[in-house]
Amino acid sequence: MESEITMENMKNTNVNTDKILAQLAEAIVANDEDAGMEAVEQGLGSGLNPVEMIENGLSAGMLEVGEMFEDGEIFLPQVMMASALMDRLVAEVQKEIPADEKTESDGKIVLGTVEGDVHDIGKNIVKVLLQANGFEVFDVGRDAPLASFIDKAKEVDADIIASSALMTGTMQFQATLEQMLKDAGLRDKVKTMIGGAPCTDNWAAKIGADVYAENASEAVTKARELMAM
Ligand code: HCB
Repeated sequence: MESEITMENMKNTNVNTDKILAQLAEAIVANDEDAGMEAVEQGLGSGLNPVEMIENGLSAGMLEVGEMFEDGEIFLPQVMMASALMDRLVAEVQKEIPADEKTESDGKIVLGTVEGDVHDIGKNIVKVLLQANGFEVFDVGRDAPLASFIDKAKEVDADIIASSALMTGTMQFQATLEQMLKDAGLRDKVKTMIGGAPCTDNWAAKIGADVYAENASEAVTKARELMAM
């Protein structure tokens, strides 16, 4: 059994974990780059699990930003600034996630955010963790035409297609993708994973996707399960 680089098995040694995670989240909410960089340095410097810093620190801040947007407390430009800061801080933390040194790929995954949807922060985090865990990831980007998932899967002989959708309107395209795979005669050859905030296990079952992953750590675990099927 291979060990995974996830939140669960990269143990924290830091007693200030909760404090630093809260500082990371607050920096995103306050759009405070200096405070964010300081919390990143403190966290990494004291051995905090970088995956947890992303999932439970920075992402938690992004979720709070979403709630503030929903409640009308902030507007789109502030959400855009928070996401730009999120990208920069994730890039800093990501440097400390150990690269997979195996030469053989554990599986080929085509990953993208479905067409009509520009949200790619979560998709990019999923990409980082899949790569760190030995998967070869072919990123078709955001607002990606559904045909691009299929073309790339054919081109690289993919094992898994993983799609992300953040809006109730664009989740429908995950269902369309399932149908397109069937029409192309590919559904038996490739496994499918779905994710993104509005998705659920029920949605996966309803549209016939193989699995739903709630976060990037789970995406790694589920990808391994799919490879073993
Ligand atoms: Co955006 N937006 N947004 N947004 N946005 C949401 C998604 C809303 C829920 C906010 C709200 O109203 N409450 C909402 C959607 C409502 C709905 O459909 N029910 C919304 C809206 C409406 C819009 C616009 C239409 C706003 C407008 O223009 N009026 C517009 C959409 C344009 C478009 O796509 N065509 C828009 C734009 C933006 C930006 C550009 C300002 C920015 C995106 C920047 C970017 O991604 N580069 C943005 C953001 C940041 C958000 C919120 C605040 C945060 C999303 C996020 O990054 N979360 C979001 C609120 C929310 O989701 N609660 C809001 C953090 C990441 C880490 O979580 O869930 O994406 P995640 O990913 C997780 C997890 O789901 C899983 O792993 C990740 C890591 O743990 N995962 C997968 C993700 N993908 C996976 C794929 C897999 O196969 C497996 C696992």
